[in-house]
Amino acid sequence: MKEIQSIEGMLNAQNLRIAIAATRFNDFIVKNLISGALDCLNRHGANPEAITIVRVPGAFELPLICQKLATSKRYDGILALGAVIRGATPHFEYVSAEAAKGIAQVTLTYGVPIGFGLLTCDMIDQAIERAGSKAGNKGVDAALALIETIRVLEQI
Ligand code: INI
Repeated sequence: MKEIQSIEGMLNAQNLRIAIAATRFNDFIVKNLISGALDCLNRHGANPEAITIVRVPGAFELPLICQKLATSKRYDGILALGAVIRGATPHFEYVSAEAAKGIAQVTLTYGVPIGFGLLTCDMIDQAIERAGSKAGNKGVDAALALIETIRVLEQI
């Protein structure tokens, strides 16, 4: 029997050019996602000069900025970081759905991997838990997924 071909992505961020698009909205949460992502990229060998951080107003603006970053061809991958937290009106539903849909559309349209680090939470506590406390740090998780996806794509 012939050998099965297997493709896996190593968690090696050396020589990767990464853009981080991060919201200013809910900055008290997002700053922890950014620092988690930067620490993760650093620990996996990324070169600090190859990382660019772009601040955007809110989650709704993430898809457009990701699109611009993707079409610039300057980056091997993009990290989208933000936090949408439910309030008293249906605003949350529109912002979170459009942001997620738009980011998915950009990654598929342009073939540039995007690490999805956008928290969508009912309560502020849930966001705090996911930004460097008891439920980990989703900025780290998104950075790891991005490195792995870039390395998988390179081999296909
Ligand atoms: N943007 C966020 O990133 N998170 C939120 O929780 C949020 N809420 O709830 O309103 C939010 N709104 C702003 C939105 O993303 C746009 O920046 C704004 O509507 C201007 O286009």
